[in-house]
Amino acid sequence: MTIKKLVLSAVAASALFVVSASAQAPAAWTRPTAPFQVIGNIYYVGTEGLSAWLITSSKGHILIDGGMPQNAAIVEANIKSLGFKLSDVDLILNSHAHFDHAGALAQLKKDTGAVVIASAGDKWALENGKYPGSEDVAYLNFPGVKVDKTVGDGETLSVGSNTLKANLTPGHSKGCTSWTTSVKDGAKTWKVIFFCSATVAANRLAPNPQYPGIVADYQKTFVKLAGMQADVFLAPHPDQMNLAAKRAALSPGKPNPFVDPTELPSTTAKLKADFEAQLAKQQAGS
Ligand code: 4NZ
Ligand code: ZN
Repeated sequence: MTIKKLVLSAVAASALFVVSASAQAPAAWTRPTAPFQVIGNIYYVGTEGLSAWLITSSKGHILIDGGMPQNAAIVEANIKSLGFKLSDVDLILNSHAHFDHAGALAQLKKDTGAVVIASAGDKWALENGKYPGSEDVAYLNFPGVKVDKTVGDGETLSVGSNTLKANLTPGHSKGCTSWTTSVKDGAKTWKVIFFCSATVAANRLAPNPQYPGIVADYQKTFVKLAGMQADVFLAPHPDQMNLAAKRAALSPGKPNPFVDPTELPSTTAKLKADFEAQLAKQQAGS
């Protein structure tokens, strides 16, 4: 498959991508946007079109995702402009090992000195900077980043007062990890999910699956996500969570627009239906 064809099939696979007929990432993916406080100690430090999340504490911070390789400098400038130090980022996590979310991690690791922890399922892709099953597609490659330690399903990691739990939700990538935590917002405490993603995107489901077991993984993931509950749904693509509208609606003294317990179940239902349609299509050979 050519790069152009792959990108176009990714576009067709998801209404999220607004891409011209070239092998270019959408311009918004690498376009800077001002960082901001989302809720409590969770900050948005990504670009306009690709999320990066900073969870802060007085004893060190956690960064989830970095975006495209060229986004590292933007994410770093965002962290600094919020008044935080790069050297206080102690832990780097990843939603999944794709170029558009893990591409900047090698540079971010170097510049922060943070430890990188990931699921075993994504370790190979992260360290080799490759999209399993499409290793030869240059567009999907990214600078590899050393994984210092792996975590399994249900394991927790703590930095200062923050604890995150790894919930393995494979399918979109082999080691796709949805991180959960809680956040204090004034007198309230909310459950938060940093959703990995579960779109089909450029993944082959049949007859030549992207990785063995991919279909069963997606199916188990949809069951698992349907059994989870979150008040705050944070996604790797801002468009998957209406970030811009919520950001515009943020107002001191008003309920935080990022609190919406209906979002995880409604997104899961949509993604499951989309997966089933695309599986049928791929199995029919169209
Ligand atoms: S993703 C491509 N990480 O699902 C593949 O948003 C996967 C994604 C985006 C784009 N692609 O092949 O161009
Ligand atoms: Zn992806």
